Parts: sequence; structure tokens; C-alpha cells
Amino acid sequence: MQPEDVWGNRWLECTLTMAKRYMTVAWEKQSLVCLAADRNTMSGLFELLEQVGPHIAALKTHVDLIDDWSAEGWAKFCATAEEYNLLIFEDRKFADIGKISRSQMAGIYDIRSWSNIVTAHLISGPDIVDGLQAAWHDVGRDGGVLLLAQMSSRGNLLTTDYRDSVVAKGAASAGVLGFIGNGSRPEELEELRNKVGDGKMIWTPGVNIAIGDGEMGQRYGDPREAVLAGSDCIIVGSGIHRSDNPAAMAKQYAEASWNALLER
Ligand code: 5BU
Repeated sequence: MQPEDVWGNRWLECTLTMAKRYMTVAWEKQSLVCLAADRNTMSGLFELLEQVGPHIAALKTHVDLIDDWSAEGWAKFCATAEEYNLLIFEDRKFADIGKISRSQMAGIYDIRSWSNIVTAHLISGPDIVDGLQAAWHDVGRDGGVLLLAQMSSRGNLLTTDYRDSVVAKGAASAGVLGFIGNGSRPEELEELRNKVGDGKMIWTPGVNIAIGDGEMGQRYGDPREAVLAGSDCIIVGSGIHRSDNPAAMAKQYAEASWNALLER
């Protein structure tokens, strides 16, 4: 079986280089799991990566929540992630005007130099995507932007009208890899997929085998249902890193997501 056999129209219609890279990695590793590596120390991050690296397709970071961050430590961490054949996704949720977002991709963390994917709100208008793409090009790299069309947290202000505007503008933009959808509500996700069509990806946080409410307004839905509803990548954090056996849990999420893709 080749990637196009499992991804179907998504493979044919998602033309961005980063989309093809992700679908290939997911196919190679038989996993649609992106680990939300929300650990506060470099040693904690390394430990987690060594445990779950073989079972995931992408690694989502929040570079600004690490207590002992250093450029050298981070370079080593990213190199290790690449050895595991992982895409690196900084969930920065950029929201400023295009030129400032471009500059924020540089700075002390220099996100443009190691990320393959970043998140952005479209609240400031479509030029943010050009700003982020320009930042990658400034260092001779390629990347993909995921726009927030939905969020998993309760009471968020992303209305269906707002979602539709994000999808309409994002779908027409070559620098957009796809959209963030709400993994905790399969019916909302299905609606989003109907709007998006096959030409862009949908990645979904708010996924946990233990469905229901999480901490501080987080909500969780089932991994299989998210993929059946149209998610291309399940973003799982505490479901994996807070378990007693992260490797076994990552494997379980990988199998659930991969089987759901085959079923879809
Ligand atoms: P959790 O431990 O599985 O709840 O972690 C979820 C991660 O996904 C965490 O890093 C959040 O920043 C991220 N996230 C989210 O939970 N909901 C959203 O709508 C978006 C990102 Br966008």
C-alpha cells in the first residue's frame, strides 16, 4: 500500500510540500499522532521523545514554556526529533500583522530555523500567512501554517461565521497547510471538513481516550471518532505524557488513528 492508497483524495488534493511530507511520515510510521510535548524541562522533553518517538508522526512544542531552555539544548532536541522522522510543529498561535509575525519567527527562539509547521490566528487578516512564509524563506526553509478555525476549549470565541471566513481565506492560500479543528466535538469537525473539502489538512487537539472535560476548560473527544469525522492528525498531550507508560499509550493512539484512517 502506498500513501495515496490510504490518504485517497487528500493525497491528490493537498499539494503543499509539507502536507505531502506529513502524509508520507504518517504512512511510514502508521500513526496520525502528533504529541503535544508539554514538559517544562529539557530533560523531561528528551525523556518523552525517547519513549514515544517511534509511535508518533509529529511533535508539537511550546518553546516558551521551558524553564531551562538553551539554544544548544534545543538544537540537539530538534536533531533527535528529526532522527525519529518527526515533523516539528511550534504551536505559537501567531496573531500579529504580517511583518511583526515575520520578525517573531526570528528572535531568541528563532522558530523559523527549526519548525516545519506553526499555528496562527487569522484575526489580523491574510497577510500573516505571507509574513510567516517569508520568515521561513529568509532562512531558506519551507513550512506550513495551520490556521485556527476552531478551538477545543470551552467558551472560545471562534464562531461559525468566523470559522467560515478563516476557511474561505485559508483554502485559497498556498502557504496554508490546513486548519486546527476541535477534536472534542466530532459533529463540529464534520461540519468543518465539509467546508474545507479535500484540499487542506485538519489537525485536532482536544483528543483523549478518556473523553469528557479536562483541566481549565479543555474538552476531549475520542481519537477514532475525530479521524472518522475528518481529522488528519490527532494532537495528544496529557493522554500520553501524563500516563504511567507513555510509550504504550502512544502506541495505542497510533493504532486507533491509523485504523480509523484505513476505515475512513
Ligand atoms: P492536552 O494535554 O492533550 O490537553 O494538550 C493539548 C495541547 O494542544 C496543548 O499543547 C494546547 O496548547 C494545544 N491546543 C489545545 O488544546 N486546543 C486548541 O484549540 C489548540 C491547541 Br489551537
